Amino acid sequence: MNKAWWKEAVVYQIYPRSFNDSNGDGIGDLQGIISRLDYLENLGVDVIWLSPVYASPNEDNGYDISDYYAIMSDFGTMKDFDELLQKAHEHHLKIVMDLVANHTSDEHQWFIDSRKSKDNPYHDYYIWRDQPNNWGSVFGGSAWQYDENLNQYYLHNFAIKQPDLNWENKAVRDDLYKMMRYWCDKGIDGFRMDVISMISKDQAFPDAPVPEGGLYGDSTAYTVDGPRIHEFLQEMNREVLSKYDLFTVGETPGLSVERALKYVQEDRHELEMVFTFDHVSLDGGDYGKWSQKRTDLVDLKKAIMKWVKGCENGGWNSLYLDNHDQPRAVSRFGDDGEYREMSAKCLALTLHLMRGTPYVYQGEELGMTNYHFTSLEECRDIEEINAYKDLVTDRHIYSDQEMLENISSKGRDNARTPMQWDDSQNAGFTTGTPWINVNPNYKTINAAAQVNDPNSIYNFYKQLIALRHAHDIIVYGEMDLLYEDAHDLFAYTRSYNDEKITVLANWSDHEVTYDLTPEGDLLITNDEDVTPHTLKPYQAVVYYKK
Ligand code: TEU
Ligand code: CA
Repeated sequence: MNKAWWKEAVVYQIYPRSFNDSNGDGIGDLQGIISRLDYLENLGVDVIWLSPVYASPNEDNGYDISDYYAIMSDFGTMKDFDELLQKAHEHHLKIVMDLVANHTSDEHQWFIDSRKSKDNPYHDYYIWRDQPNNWGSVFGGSAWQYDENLNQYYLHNFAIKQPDLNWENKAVRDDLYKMMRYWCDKGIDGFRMDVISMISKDQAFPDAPVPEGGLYGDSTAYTVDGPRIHEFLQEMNREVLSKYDLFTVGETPGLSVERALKYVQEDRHELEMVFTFDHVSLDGGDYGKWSQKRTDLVDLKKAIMKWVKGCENGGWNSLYLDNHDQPRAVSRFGDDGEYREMSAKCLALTLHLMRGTPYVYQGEELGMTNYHFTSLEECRDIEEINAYKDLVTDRHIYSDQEMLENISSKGRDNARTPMQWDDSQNAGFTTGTPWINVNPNYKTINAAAQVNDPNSIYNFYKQLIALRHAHDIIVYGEMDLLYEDAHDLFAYTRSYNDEKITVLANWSDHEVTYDLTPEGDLLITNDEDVTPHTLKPYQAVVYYKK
């Protein structure tokens, strides 16, 4: 197995809208990020993944791009971007851009031209049909939108304002590669590729089976991992990626590990790693993710191990517990009440000792929690708003209260409340009115309270990141699960040459005992008061033998 810088890196994801506002308009921006680079350098991360910063009407907060060559006016200008890139590099931080190439905004010039007439050269940049099929969109409703002028329907797997690009058209691909080269030539360090597993569609566009409780066909079998996906990715690799030293991670919902390996095996020349969804899809119910179910630890371990093991022979895995689409890790998998600090550190330790490239989502390093939404008015996310309309207003599946509970535990806005910098008004995020409410717990949970406290969650992350940088075994060692049937204990070993690491983490609020005697010495723990064979609630220990 080859060593590579991107295998050894730790990535920090920034959702720019919610990170730091420099000019008081209530929206995070690029100058806001620039002023926090010291904070990130101090944490020790290597790479920043920037969620989209391109021009966008913000139907889906930048995942609907209207101009790939311009910066969103809310965030600043291209001059600000160039400054960010340069200063990030001065801080030893690489910049990975979000590449949203499955779809654009309907306000992109290509789409504006596409809908002008059937013989417009851009018509074929998107997917038009005279009749829709039964496919549903990820954000609810049909995946097809009628256009009166053309008397045709266009495909949008996400919002109505996010028409899918037609990758079958070589001109589309060439334009996208050209755009990617533009950013690479600026000196960016890589791409996180939005729903890249969905760019090749089954050209027969068959109707899809309708899941129980659903209104539309589930098109996954025809939109995910389609017939030409590998041809497209290899072409992209040839035309762009191979020409630069880039970090690439594909967001690949709907892929099994067997299929995912074909995207990342080194000799295939496609991507370097992908994001799996298996471990964040275990707490759904009859209506998708909108349920109160909690993830069972045995299921979680199985899902994670399947990927870790699958990638041991010539692939690479990404490690994450949350991101801008997921609820806060400490609320979802830990305890955001009494054991918030302990459990946040326990989750971090468990993830950062695994094999793969770890991702930290902004605020995770502070133990930021889910928000308690008490009215739909507080919600900003199109997915939440559409799901509420479908499940409460139209179909009466959930009461208002029930749905708000579901949003408070699973909704994407939990991750998008502003970063909590200090205990001043609006958590130091903005001097204006924030575009989305600040979590009221910012008075106690904030960066200023943690950066100089050696026992803080922030400094625990800092230690974990430093450990990874110091020990090859943490990056490259083989990983094997222990006590796989335990519902409260997440335990595993890492092995590399003669070295060995044993991780024992109590993912529960009760004491747990175990019988094995780990080899070596204590390397790190979230509670120094260690009793052999026993873990206090959310206590986690790591032993290292050289
Ligand atoms: O997400 C793709 C995706 O699969 C999401 O729809 C995810 O399933 C959902 O958010 C979970 O409830 C990417 C981006 O990460 C997301 O922010 C965008 O909304 C989406 O693509 C469309 O671009
Ligand atoms: Ca701003």
